[in-house]
Amino acid sequence: MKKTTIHPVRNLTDSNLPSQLETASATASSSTSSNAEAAVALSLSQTSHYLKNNDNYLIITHKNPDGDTCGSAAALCVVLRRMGKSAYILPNETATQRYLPYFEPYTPKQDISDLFADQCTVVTVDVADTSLLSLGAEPYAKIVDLCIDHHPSNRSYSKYLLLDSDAAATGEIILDIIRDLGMELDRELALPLYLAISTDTGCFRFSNTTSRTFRAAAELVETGIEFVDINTEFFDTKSKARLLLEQKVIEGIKYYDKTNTALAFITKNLISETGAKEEDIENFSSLLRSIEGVEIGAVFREIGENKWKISLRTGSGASASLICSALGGGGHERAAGCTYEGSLQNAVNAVIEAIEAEYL
Ligand SMILES: [Mn+2]
Repeated sequence: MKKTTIHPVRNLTDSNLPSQLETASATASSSTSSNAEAAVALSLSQTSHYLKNNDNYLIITHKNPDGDTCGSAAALCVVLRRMGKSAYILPNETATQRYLPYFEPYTPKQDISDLFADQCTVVTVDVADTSLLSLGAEPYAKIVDLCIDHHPSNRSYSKYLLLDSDAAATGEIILDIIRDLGMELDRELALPLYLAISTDTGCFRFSNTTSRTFRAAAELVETGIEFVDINTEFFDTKSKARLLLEQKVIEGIKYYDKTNTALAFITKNLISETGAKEEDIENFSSLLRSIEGVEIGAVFREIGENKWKISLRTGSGASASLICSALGGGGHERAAGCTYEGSLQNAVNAVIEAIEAEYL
């Protein structure tokens, strides 16, 4: 199969930098937004075949990486190396201390262009859109060969795509690939996959959890991995800074009873006041959903001057994906996000209007 040249600056002009993709849906016919043609959908066995027939893999994770993108990338890298391939994960600058140990062993120690001469196969895992690629991955946005993902909102930006939106985590799809390849599952593969699947399902509690998820987990646990350590570290442990941040955020919660909505706000001030680190700021939307009667939880995080990242989590009566799509974002049915530029008051109004438009 044809490989992609790696020289990142090749063909890059201002008009095809990833940032423009955020406006792609609004200007689908304009030349600056052409996101190539749709990807060729691959089946599981076609993906296995593709992985066998190519080499020199560069695996890319998403920005603000979570357990799924990190764990899936690590497991895929191990799979490829066991197939005798050269495979590396592109370093992800936005990775927090919690996730670094899982993919750092697979990042290249030398310059990537030295590594693969001038050819490599670019694979993204758990990345729905090129605007979500890790920092430093922008040069690869237009030359992604294969995307393995489970987001229904996937923008089909790669040459080939294995999309399974029934999977609770991309980690489940990687496990399918391992089975399809007939590769033996051991702890080295099972540990990152457990990280991937447990974190994307809130430790098997979210509604995306299926019998398939439990079967996957059973298979992973059978290898003898220390899964309790992952459960404790990722689901039962919080830093003092996190606890303090929760206290402050809880004080600022606003309720909108008409739509059973609760909003919370994480400003830069709150973060510096509490000394919270990046890993202390995740999953506040599930905190809101833990409040009795709250169907929709939205967290507004200040990410720049008059710039807000909004994360939504919803119960079965509301679609997070639909609400966020109305605001130019996207995601899963019960967990989605978007960004908003403007004052906090305007951001709140926009979100409440989008919710009311759907549910009143
Ligand atoms: Mn995921």
